[in-house]
Amino acid sequence: MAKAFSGIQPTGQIQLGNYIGALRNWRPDPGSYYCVVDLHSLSQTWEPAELRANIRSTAALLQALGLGEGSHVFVQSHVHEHAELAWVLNCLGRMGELSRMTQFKSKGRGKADVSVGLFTYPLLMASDILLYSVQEVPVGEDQKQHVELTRDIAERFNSRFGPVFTVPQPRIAEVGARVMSLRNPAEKMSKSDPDPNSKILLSDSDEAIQKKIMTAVTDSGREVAYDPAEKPGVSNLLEIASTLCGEPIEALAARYRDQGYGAFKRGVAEIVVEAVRPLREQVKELLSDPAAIERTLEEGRAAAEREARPMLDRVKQAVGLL
Ligand code: AQP
Repeated sequence: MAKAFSGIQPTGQIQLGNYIGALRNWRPDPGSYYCVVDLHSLSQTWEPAELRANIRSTAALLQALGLGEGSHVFVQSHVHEHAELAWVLNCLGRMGELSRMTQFKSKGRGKADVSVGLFTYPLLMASDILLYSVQEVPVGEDQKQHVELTRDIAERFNSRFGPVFTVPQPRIAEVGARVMSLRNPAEKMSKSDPDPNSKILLSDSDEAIQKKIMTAVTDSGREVAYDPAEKPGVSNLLEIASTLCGEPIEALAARYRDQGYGAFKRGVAEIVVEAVRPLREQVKELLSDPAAIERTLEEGRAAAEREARPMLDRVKQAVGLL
């Protein structure tokens, strides 16, 4: 059983792409850590009250997924070793390699006041991962480049200072690793997309989900077929449905091939509604019991600290700070 670490930013309400690309592949194995990476959220503009609420609701979602039993769920800023190791790795990272990060380029594009944090956050992410000596990092496709940077940094560190870090592998699902926006299938679905119709939130009502799927951008023609280059909108809906109901894409496409987009979208909406409803209800119930969330986060913090503290000490020894 591979030990895993992964994180999710409380930058807004969690969207279906986060779930399909990442959360659904997080396994509650002993020794694995799943983190609400709140410090990362500060790399883009934020509202304190919203951030506070999003940290709670994201933690509740991880708990609803059963990740607080077996594996550990915690909040990044509760374990100060993350920020401390990040400074050391900031001094090993290179401007050139960080400039090549596509997330920085796309999130910073067109913005006048891009923060330094947005530029360096992949090194904080490397710290998050490397503190726990994990073999695997289950992520969506958009985070693959950051896990590769983490590998490069770990190898650079180990070759200069001795074998301290485990070099992790990204674990990326074959289907659903990049769920696209419902309004523009050339862009990925994103929490921070200002267009509410571009994304399904895990907190959306059944009616909201149905409406968003029914108005999703599809492609010219009327045949339902899986062809990401020629039919990106339909292919995105097929991927979403297939990952959620477990039926192969080809079988779904064959069922709806000649039924037109209306019937196809109604079928997809039904699958998404059935998948999201139990999560939404569980999160709502958990949020009414803040003490239960606190207990999970406190257990997670204590477990994380037991690994992070000695690892940071090893780093300090290796680089000459201790
Ligand atoms: N559209 C997506 N399809 C598949 N996987 C996705 N992930 C994000 N969007 C998709 C995966 O979700 C995990 C958590 O992501 P994150 O919170 O760390 O930040 P992100 O990748 O930047 O996701 P968002 O939703 O687009 O957030 P904002 O809007 O804040 O930038 C990661 O494993 C990610 O790959």
